[in-house]
Parts: sequence; structure tokens; C-alpha cells
Amino acid sequence: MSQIVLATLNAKYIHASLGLRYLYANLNDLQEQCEIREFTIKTRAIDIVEQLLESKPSIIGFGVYIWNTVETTAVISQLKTIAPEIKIVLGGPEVSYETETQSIYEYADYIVTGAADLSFYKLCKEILADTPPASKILRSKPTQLKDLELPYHLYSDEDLKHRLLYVEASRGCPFKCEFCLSALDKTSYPFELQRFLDEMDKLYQRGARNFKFVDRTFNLKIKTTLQILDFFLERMDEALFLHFEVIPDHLPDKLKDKLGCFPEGTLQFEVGIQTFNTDVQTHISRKQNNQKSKDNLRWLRENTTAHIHADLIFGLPGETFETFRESFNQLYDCRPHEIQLGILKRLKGSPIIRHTENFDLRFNPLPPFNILSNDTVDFATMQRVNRFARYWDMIGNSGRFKHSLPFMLNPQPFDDFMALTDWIYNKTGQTHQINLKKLYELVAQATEYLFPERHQTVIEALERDYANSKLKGSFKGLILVSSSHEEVTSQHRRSKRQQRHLG
Ligand code: B12
Ligand code: SF4
Repeated sequence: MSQIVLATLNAKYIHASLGLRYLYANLNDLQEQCEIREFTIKTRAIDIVEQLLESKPSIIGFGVYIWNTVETTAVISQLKTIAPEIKIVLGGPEVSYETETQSIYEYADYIVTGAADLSFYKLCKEILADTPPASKILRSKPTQLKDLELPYHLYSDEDLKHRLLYVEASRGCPFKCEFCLSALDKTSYPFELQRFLDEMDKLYQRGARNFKFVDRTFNLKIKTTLQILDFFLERMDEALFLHFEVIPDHLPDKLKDKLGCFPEGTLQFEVGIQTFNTDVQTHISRKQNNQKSKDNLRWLRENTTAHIHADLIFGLPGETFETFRESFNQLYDCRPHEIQLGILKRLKGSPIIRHTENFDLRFNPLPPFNILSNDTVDFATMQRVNRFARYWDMIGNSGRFKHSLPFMLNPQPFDDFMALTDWIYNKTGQTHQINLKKLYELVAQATEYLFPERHQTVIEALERDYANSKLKGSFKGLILVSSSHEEVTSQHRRSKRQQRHLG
């Protein structure tokens, strides 16, 4: 039995909630009466309700994020029906802005906005003492990081073995990229480094090897970055894996030297590029030295074994299909291992909302609040790029087409992959549930149809990819040519036919 339950619905089991662990760690004398219950968004609402009620709590706090707001609303609406006496407290980035406009608001008793490490404790004390606050929305006051208890001991042995361990050496971001919630932060504040590293050491001694830093910009203060990297270099072993988010135009020589010391398979960098178009960068207040970013991306590929995951966003104000094509081609040329193509989302509170009228930004009213069209990109084009992103994940990012991809995409990476996307979609009508064997066939057939002069070279490389995939059955048994060209009604082909008529 626990008086207080801290709950959230994670995106997947592998993601453990650092936010809830912070709240728990700072509950002082109330800790003994509190427990953390984590679920995933796949669990049925009614089952979550049943499990939460087993603890017979008086307060349940929910961490609400973009990925769980619909599911959490379902849970809370049932809870309020079955046990209206339980005080429901919400917090997290999704409910911290535009709070009253959300349907989840009506089911909650209190909503604590912002970083609630200390304010959740205060609210619980008041509720339990029967002196509750008058207001439903409570804004957390800024806290000094030195005043917070750190939560890392709350990762269980089970978490250490099976889940990503999120850790943070700093909070906040000094930059102002308008699509991002961190643009609202004044700046970045570090946790006291030795204190943080002592906690990392304890985790390491307990067997933790997979550390995912949630710091917005890991390479902001290079002195600290180097100290953290040294800490892990001293503890290097085969299983160690570190994930960092980095800004691409800030890699001083000292940092480069250090990165070169890390063995293969240890480092993963998420590098936000978003766009190389300078007008778009101005619209979204993103400061980025494009040339330096490209040079650094290439340098990282050539001189380190770090896995590079670079992000682009489609749908930003002022971005057209053509300017996005340019950004993609330039980024592809830097050869990151993965290019994540995100579609702009309307995050509540993010400054980009100011452009809504000027650029006619139209967002999906339901999560994930993705952009559907704007003044330069119509809905149909948005859908084509969405499919491009999905197939790129399956073909470009998966590593399953390592040998064949460079041949498929030569000489026009974006246009060629767009043609491939249109062809596969027109043939299958699917972007999901395409098994790997089928995907090899589709890629081979599309190449034969779209780029016959490359077909033989692609097939040879594809055979090596197929062998690496360890799929059962021989490569020769696959259908590598499109059975009937007449069946295919790809937009690519249609546009060729239309062109002939026009010609
Ligand atoms: C880990 C993470 C993920 C994980 C999911 C983790 C999980 N638990 O399931 C993954 C990688 C799947 C993910 C995906 C996405 N994410 Co994400 N993610 C993060 C990240 C990097 C870390 C979160 C964290 O641990 N922070 C540290 C803790 C201490 O902070 P916190 O979680 O905010 O918790 C504090 C407060 O929010 C509050 N609080 C939290 N819970 C509760 C509960 C109660 C009761 C109270 C009172 C208060 C409270 O107090 C906490 C302590 O201060 C953040 C960025 C960041 N650095 O925070 C983005 C972030 C949360 N993600 C964001 C976004 C936009 C996405 C994506 C949409 C990105 C995309 N692909 O386009 C996807 C959505 C996935 C989906 N399925 O739809 C936005 C959030 C927007 C929103 N409104 O929720 C963030 C803030 C990034 C940003 N700067 O814009 N993400
Ligand atoms: S995109 Fe990255 S650099 Fe820009 S505000 Fe967000 S966290 Fe900071």
C-alpha cells in the first residue's frame, strides 16, 4: 500500500523514466509512502487503472508527455469515474503549456508545470495535511540543481540489465531553436560534476554499461565534456555504450583528440542539423555554422568510430521541397550512419507557434501534432516525404542495404530515393509490415524499373546485403525483376508519361 503513486506511460519498456525518479528522490519523509509504477503506452488503460488501485493511494502523479497524453487521458478518465476521491496530479512537458486547453485538464485535480522535483513534494505535503492549494495550476519555481537529490540509485538491477539508463550532467539549453521546447530555457546549468560522476561510478560498479545522456548539448562546455569522457575512458570495456546529443559546429581539437581514443561500438552521437537552408535557420532562430558542421560530420566519420545519427526536420517555415532536397543531399554527402527525417511537430509552448499565420502552418490537432501542410508544402507532398522518411528508416538507416544503397542513390540521392519511395508505395500501398525479404525484392524491382542501367550493379551489392542479413533461402530465389511493368502505376512513371504527352 502506498499513499502516493508516481506513474507514467513510457514510449516502450526500454525507456525508464528519469523524471519520476527525480520526483521520488526528492520526496524526503514521504518517500516511504510512495512507489513508482511505470507502464507503456501499449498497456490497456483499464489494466493500468486496476494495477494503480491495488496500492489504494490517495494521490497519483502522472508524467505527461507528447507520446502518452492520449493514453494517460484514458487512464485518468476511468480513475476519476471509479475512484473520484483520489487526487490526480499531472506534470511533465506536455501539460506545462497551454494547460487549460487540453482535455486531460478536466480530469486532474492539480497540474504542476515545469521541473517539479521539489514542488511535487510540497504539493503532496499540503494535500496530505488537508491544506490543499486553492489553485489547480501550480507553477514550479526555478530550483538550484545543487539542492536536488540525485535519483540514480533508483534504477533497479532489472533496469540496469534491460533498459536504457537516462542520465543528465546538465539541464537546459542556451540556444533558441524555435521548434524545440528547450528554446524556452534561459541557459544550461551543470550539475556539480564530481557529485554526478560519483553517481555514474556507483551505477557502473553495479554493472550499468548503457548510458544515455539527456543533456541538450553535451559539447557545450568542453572542459566538462572532456572530464566526462575521461571518466568513461578509464572504465572502458567491451560492453560500454554512451549516447550524447551534440551540436555539430563545436568540436575543438582537444575534443577531437579525445574522441579518437574511443573504441568501436562505444559512442553514439545524435547530431541535430534540421536544415542547411540559411533562410529557414533564420526563421527558426537556429544559429549554426553550416560549413563547420559539414566539416565536423565528415571528420567524425573519417577519424572516429562513433555512430553518427544526424537529424533533419521537414515542414519548417520557409522550407520548400526543393530546399529540403538540398539539405538532404548535402547531409547525405557527409555520410552519417543514419539520417533521421523528422516531420515538424507542434510542441505546446514552443516559440515556432508564432509563425502559424504567416506561414499558414497547419498541424494535426491530435498527437503527435505533426504538420499537415504549410504555405510552401501541400498535404500530398507532406505525405510523400513522410513515406520517404519511413522507407529511409527501413532501407537507409537500418544498415540492411549498406552495400547496395550507395549504388541506388548515385547520382541524385534525394530524387532517386523519392522515386524509389513512390514506386514502392504505388506497388504495395504499404509503409509498414513489409518483411525484410519482400523489401529486398521491392528494392531490386524498383531499381530495375527506375534505373535499369544501375540494376546489375545494385543486384550484385544487394546479394552481399542479403547474405549479411542471414535470412533463410537463397538470394537467387527472390523475384528481382518487376513481374509486370504494366501493373505499376508509380507517380514516377505517370509523370514520365505525362511528360511525353506534354512533350
Ligand atoms: C528520453 C526522451 C524520449 C524517449 C522516451 C522516454 C520515455 N520515458 O518513454 C524517446 C526517445 C522515445 C522520445 C521520443 C520523442 N520525444 Co522525447 N525526449 C526525451 C528526453 C531526451 C529526456 C526526458 C528526460 O528524462 N528528461 C529529464 C527529466 C528530469 O525531465 P522531465 O522528463 O521533463 O521531467 C521533469 C518535468 O517534466 C516534471 N515531471 C515529469 N513527470 C512528472 C510527473 C508529475 C506528477 C509532476 C508533478 C511533474 C513531472 O518534473 C520532472 C523533474 O524536473 C527529452 C529532452 C530532455 N532532455 O528532457 C525529450 C522530450 C521529452 N521529447 C520530446 C519530443 C518532441 C519527442 C518526439 C515527439 C520527438 C520526435 N521523434 O519527433 C518523440 C515522441 C515519441 C512518440 N512515440 O511519439 C519533447 C517533449 C515534448 C512534449 N510536449 O512532451 C522533449 C522535451 C524534447 C524537446 N526539447 O523538445 N523522447
Ligand atoms: S534543438 Fe537542441 S540546440 Fe536547439 S534549442 Fe533544442 S536542445 Fe537546444
